[in-house]
Amino acid sequence: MIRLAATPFEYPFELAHTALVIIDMQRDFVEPGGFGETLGNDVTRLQAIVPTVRRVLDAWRAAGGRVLHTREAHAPDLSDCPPAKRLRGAPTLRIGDTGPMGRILVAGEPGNQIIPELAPRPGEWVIDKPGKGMFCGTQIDALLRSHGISHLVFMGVTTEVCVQTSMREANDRGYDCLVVEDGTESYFPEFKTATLAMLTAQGAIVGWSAPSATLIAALT
Ligand code: TIU
Repeated sequence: MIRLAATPFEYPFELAHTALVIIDMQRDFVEPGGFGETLGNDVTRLQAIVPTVRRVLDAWRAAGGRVLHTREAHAPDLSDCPPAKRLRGAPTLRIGDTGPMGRILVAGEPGNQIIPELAPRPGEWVIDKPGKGMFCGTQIDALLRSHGISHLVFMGVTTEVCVQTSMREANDRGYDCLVVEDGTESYFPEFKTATLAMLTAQGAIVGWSAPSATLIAALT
């Protein structure tokens, strides 16, 4: 049992029953020309966390923990993309349109790949999800339960969209969740700060948070 110093109080977990979840660290969000930039965002903010995510991933791998990578991805025929999602707002390119990294947010396209620094290794789970939350339209809950996973440690992007939505969905399904504070980022710094505060408030109403250094020290 690892007893991690965390906010708002200690987060106890057993590595054998915990998965490291890395949300959507794909080129669509982190590199210019992808979905994130088409929405009008500065993607360099997200690039800054890559070395931290890699350090935690390396420590987790060395400790022998399970890893789940997600990608926000739609089928090429967009049958899993609600029109409400595709048509909302005024992006420069919509989901399914062709950009410099291929079709925006479509499975199999270059832009949909996880960035090379964090590339999944054989044996790690890689799940495409059509929603912001990782349980919507996926088999992730069955996958985790069949492997006895009860605890989830989250990193990835963006804090207030796919990370927060996934953590809330997981919390409602009974998983004990922690987010790595410097292993997640938003295009809007004030949204990240507010998200970490609201997730951990009210006695860990959604879950816990801790800095990467604390987690890495506990794993090594
Ligand atoms: N727009 C934004 O902040 N995020 C997303 O659309 N997807 C994820 O967070 N992965």
